[in-house]
Amino acid sequence: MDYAADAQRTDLMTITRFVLNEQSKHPESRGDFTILLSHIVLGCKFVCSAVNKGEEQKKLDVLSNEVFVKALVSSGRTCILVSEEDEEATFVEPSKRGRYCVVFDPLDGSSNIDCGVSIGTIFGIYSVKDGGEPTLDDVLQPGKNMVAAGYCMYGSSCTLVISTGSGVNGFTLDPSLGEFILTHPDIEIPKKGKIYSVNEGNAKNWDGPTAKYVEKCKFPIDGSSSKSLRYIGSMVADVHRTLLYGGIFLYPADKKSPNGKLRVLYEVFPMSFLMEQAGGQAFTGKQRALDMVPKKIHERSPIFLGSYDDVEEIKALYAAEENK
Ligand code: AFP
Repeated sequence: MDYAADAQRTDLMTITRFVLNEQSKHPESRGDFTILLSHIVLGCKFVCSAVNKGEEQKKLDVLSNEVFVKALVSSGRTCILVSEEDEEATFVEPSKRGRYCVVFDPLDGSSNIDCGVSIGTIFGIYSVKDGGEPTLDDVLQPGKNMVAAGYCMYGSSCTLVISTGSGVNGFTLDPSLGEFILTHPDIEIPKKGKIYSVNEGNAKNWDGPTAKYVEKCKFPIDGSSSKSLRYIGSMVADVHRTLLYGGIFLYPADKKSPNGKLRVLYEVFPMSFLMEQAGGQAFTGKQRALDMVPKKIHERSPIFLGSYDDVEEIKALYAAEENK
């Protein structure tokens, strides 16, 4: 009998246990974050179950949003919520308020639901700025101020990937236990990848540096092999693959959409936070993505994120364009 392997298999590191371990490193911590996270996990389990039952898109979008809003408010640890589904931010009533702001897309990639492609929930968490009534400024903070970010992917398995600012860890839902178990400890993105991921249907409207970069992926001039193209059209699935296998995910600006398509607060920031925490980079075409200061809650930004060296290349092309 392999006692060592069995010991590992039976010593289950659930997401709650993992976060409590992290919490014990901060003696001042009161456990609020652990409580908040357990409510996010509940929302993820609900959506996972609804997706598996094959609910139709419209219903699932609305249901997922309702479940997350209710779970977050009832945690008693939030004060402002920004959801992709709601035009306005939700200010939690004073009796239920806590010190966290949560920005989230309850069901990203939902146009893929009806054909069974992987979709996901994306979230980012800020601490409310000190003192006074919470205001929109509490969520209009640069991404680098997030205290945690993550996503849950509803695919062949249900995987929750999270960073609280010291590395990235992945947990897989064990349906028989109803628990997320640590399956991907300390995720590090490969320094350079062999895959690029972009909607090439928009190529005719791209700017020079993006067009040049994608051309180089297909026809490298330095003798290296061409990169493979993989594009699902569901950010969580495309970013998850990029995180595990390396490479680059691009949603650039184009002539029709000068700010790209993806939303800063609940798509660009959380995924950029995870990429940096895993050793990669995230760039907007102008600056480090996490340095942006959003002016509106549903603002969009172009984004290039992934392996360190691959993002370096696109940064060099934009720098060269600027110095022309
Ligand atoms: P939907 O939620 O409408 O399916 O959009 C998904 C998404 O916001 C993101 O998950 C994808 O990366 C991106 O849009 C795909 O956009 P294109 O269809 O323009 O490639």
